[in-house]
Amino acid sequence: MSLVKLIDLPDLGDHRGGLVAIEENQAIPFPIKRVYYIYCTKPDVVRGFHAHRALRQVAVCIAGKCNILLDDGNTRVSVDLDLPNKAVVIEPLIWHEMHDFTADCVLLVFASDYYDESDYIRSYDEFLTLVKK
Ligand code: T46
Repeated sequence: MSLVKLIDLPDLGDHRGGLVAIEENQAIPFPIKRVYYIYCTKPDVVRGFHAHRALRQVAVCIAGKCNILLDDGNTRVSVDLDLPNKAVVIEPLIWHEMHDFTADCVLLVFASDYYDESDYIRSYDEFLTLVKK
């Protein structure tokens, strides 16, 4: 499975400006149960530092920029989220960290399930043990 899956969200913008429409089971490859967004991130803050056991997510910066590091236990790849129609899929068992938020960044995330803390793997050692099994 490819570590980095980017999605070109359909940009329906015209001479008036931008418009991106996002539909479940279309651009987002799963039914959406939850949407959340991260904004006003303080300078030099890093977020994430976990993997999910089963949750699938798609993340896009709809304003500003940030960088997401994806790690499958073997390879680490850093992806710039720098366009409002450039989304990245965060699959289960992918360690992820978000860095370099611009002050205006709004990171919008579509999730395949409701919030469940027990789905989080917040220890990198536990993550490595699970993916090396
Ligand atoms: C992820 C990355 C991309 C809730 O109660 N409900 C929610 O839906 C979410 C997303 C969070 N929370 C609580 C859990 C924590 O007490 O809000 C607090 C902050 O969450 P966390 O520290 O996990 O935030 P990030 O930015 O490190 O991670 C978030 C998501 O939690 C995570 O699923 O993949 O964004």
